[in-house]
Amino acid sequence: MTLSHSPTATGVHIDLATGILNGQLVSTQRRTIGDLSNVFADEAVRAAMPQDQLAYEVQLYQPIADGTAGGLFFGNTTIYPGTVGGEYIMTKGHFHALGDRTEYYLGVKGEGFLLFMDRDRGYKVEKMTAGSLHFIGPHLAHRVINTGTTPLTFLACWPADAGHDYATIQEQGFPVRVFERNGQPDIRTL
Ligand code: M6P
Ligand code: ZN
Repeated sequence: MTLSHSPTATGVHIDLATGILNGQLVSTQRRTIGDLSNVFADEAVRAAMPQDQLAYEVQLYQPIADGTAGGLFFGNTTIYPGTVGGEYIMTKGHFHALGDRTEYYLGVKGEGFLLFMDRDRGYKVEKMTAGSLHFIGPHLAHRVINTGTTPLTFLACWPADAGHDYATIQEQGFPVRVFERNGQPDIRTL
């Protein structure tokens, strides 16, 4: 590595008010309603919605190759408000492919729930608000649900070799779902 002897600007910047990342190594992923088949309880309602409606966006800062042991990635996620068949819009959720890898989530804007599930389908829910810091321990699936009326943005930091296991969630789902009832979140066990 060529070390600079005088201070240089970092290659990446976060707007702390919005969580938006800027930098050359930052990429963006968009998840539309059309990308979220079999995520919500009412698949027929989801399939009848505009398939190009944005559900959530992820910005990724990957300063090191995907899969590097000891490396770290950083990113944000913004989940747009709304419901699908009465169920709040949420991330797909995942276990890590290397199951013991952990992660931090940090709430920036909006409000929601962080849902955890262990391998025995035990679960817990943490409230996510601006400034709430969440440690996601080993072997825990994680999903974020926007229970508010504004976009929910959170930051995340995770190991570059963690990977995403979506298949287990696609097959088995989470043990609870969160619906809007009289404007309030209602956690329903399945
Ligand atoms: C966070 C991180 C990312 C993840 C994203 C969206 O930013 O955990 O690794 O991709 O949330 O979550 P999901 O992959 O479950 O859709
Ligand atoms: Zn993760």
